[in-house]
Amino acid sequence: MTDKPVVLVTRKLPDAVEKKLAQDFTPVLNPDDRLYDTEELLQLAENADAILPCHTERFSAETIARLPARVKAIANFSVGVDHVDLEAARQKQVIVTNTPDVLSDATAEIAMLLMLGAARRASEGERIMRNQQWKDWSPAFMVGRQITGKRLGILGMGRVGQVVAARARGFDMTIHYHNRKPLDASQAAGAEYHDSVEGLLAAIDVLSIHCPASDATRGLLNRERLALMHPDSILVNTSRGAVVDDDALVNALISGVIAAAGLDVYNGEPDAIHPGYRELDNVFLLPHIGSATVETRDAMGFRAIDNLIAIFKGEQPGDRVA
Ligand code: 8YV
Repeated sequence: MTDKPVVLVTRKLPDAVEKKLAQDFTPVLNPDDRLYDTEELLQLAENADAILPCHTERFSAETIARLPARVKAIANFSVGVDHVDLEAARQKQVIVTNTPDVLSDATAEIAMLLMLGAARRASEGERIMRNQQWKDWSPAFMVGRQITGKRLGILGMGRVGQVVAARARGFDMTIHYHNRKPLDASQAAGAEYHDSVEGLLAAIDVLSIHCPASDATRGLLNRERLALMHPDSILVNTSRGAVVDDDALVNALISGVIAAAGLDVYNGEPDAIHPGYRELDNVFLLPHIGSATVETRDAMGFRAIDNLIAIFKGEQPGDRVA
């Protein structure tokens, strides 16, 4: 019993996940869901064999270098791993895993919600209703755009991007995408490949961002690239805020370079997002809830546990990223 590996769980996870974790590990839980600062995290890690964090905990090269030698693994409760310096983890031989696949459906739902919300002015409509400002109806009232039959551009046609493509086909959208390399025909399922981001942006009506944040993608959607989009086009982001240059997007939305945006992720989230977004009617804003469903949050936790079980059996975990 006492020699079960100790797992430091940084945030409050679903009850079913915490219960399952206790079958094979000694969990150190955070029932009040307090956000630990780095010093506190490092202190708690002194007694841990592994850490099960969320994207809210940063593991910079410096933090990883200071992790006690006892910590063998960082088994993330997230698919994105931009909060972990993977190279530093490799150097220190700390295994890092993530939770792919299980959040693709939930995130694709939010991408569709953002598309529809931005296209049909859902945010404005909601505000009008809640503020009792609905005084009249006219043929010109709250006229938005349709997504049906439009050209959807997917930037990063990985697991989530492919599910979004499948859902969007239900709206008769034609699918375009950019990846470093084209997918094989069965995965592309008829989607048109563009070998440059610029080529993709010029060919579409709706852009959905699904590439991870990295040095290669930081600020990718900048002023010059946004200017390539059609003035009627819509941008949605369920990936990471870092892929977008906020000043450029806010200006594009104000000046009509693009028509609307739907955002679930932000630079500076949760409390230091670009203030310009809040002022605009043509953005539909959600607070990073891509994977926030009961089903998915359980599945993410179980997947992280499977990775930990493999690691402590001395096996290769299914979702190793470093
Ligand atoms: C998660 C996410 O909620 O998994 C990811 O990468 O962005 C989110 O959907 C979050 O990261 C949990 O740590």
